[in-house]
Amino acid sequence: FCVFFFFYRVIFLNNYRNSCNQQIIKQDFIKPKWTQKNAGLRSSPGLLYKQPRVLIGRTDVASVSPWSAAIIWEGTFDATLIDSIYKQQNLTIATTVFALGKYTRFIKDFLESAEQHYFVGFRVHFYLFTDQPESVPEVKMGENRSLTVLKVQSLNRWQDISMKRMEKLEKLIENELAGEADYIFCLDVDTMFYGRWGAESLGRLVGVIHPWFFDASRDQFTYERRPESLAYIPAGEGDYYYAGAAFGGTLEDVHTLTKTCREHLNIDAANSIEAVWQEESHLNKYFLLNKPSKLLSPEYMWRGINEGATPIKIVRFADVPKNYAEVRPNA
Ligand code: UD2
Repeated sequence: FCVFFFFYRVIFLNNYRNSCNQQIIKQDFIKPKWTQKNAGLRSSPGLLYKQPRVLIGRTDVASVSPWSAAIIWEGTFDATLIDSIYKQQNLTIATTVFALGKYTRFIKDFLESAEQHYFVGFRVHFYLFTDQPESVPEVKMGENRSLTVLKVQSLNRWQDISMKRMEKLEKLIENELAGEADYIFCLDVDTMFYGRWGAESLGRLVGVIHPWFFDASRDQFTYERRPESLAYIPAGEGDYYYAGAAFGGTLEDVHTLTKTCREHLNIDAANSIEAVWQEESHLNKYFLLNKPSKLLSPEYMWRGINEGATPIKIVRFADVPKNYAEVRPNA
């Protein structure tokens, strides 16, 4: 019996191993949809920059999350060094923005200010979704910078415009961006750039800490609190409150994010529930369960250029004032 059992085990294990090997071999042949450049963080010989010091840094803010993701603030990176590293990677940054209805009035300032401050010196491809391509203003784009205008259907509710973005982004990444871009950022249009936003923001999955909640306790966050919604976060849980107005990362990670949020928005809609802050609520739930690999401080999505707060030493990107009742299609 022992001899029989021994042979049985050998045969079983061999078959088991063979079937595993087969699976592994098959995986080798699956071509990834999006290839990620893995150039390493190469520096150039002779490059001079300020000495990094272990005992000197920002002490007024946290610059790392509890899962060891960097939180980017002014003073936590060296722009010369970081540009030099990432310029060697020959990257393309896809950047999406939506302007439907009266929000087309924000396009010009958004794009013109991006030309001055956003990934300067890098290849940037803007994708502008609008229901009125004819009213997109002429903006002079710099070398290696381009704009593609994509027509979308008008919608009557601002909530639907805001939420629908997840699906449009998912499809854009799937259908247009493979092989065309390395990273993507998805931004609100009623905004302007006022300071540098560059390669320090690049990461696999990037969230921006919301400008109104960076100092609040987690129970004050405006997470969705109804268990019926897939965006539900119970009291006592949560890391940060993230802005819906800006997020990004690699194509693969942002594709999974937008696909998941789109699916959850659809399931909520089928159950007749709309999360309190629409896709922003679902984004917050996603980031709770899928921690961002890099966090951008509220310098990267500030309340407005004239608003101050103690830890904000530079405003890089901020909301522009708007009269909600006047610009939105519904109140
Ligand atoms: C917050 C978020 C926003 C979004 C929204 C949730 C921040 C700072 N802002 O902003 O990102 O999550 O809540 O509903 O995190 N849009 C149009 N036409 C319209 C209405 C909206 O094109 O008629 C687009 C446009 O790109 C705009 C975006 O949708 O930037 C978000 O709408 P919003 O700016 O009115 O939302 P808001 O300010 O409440």
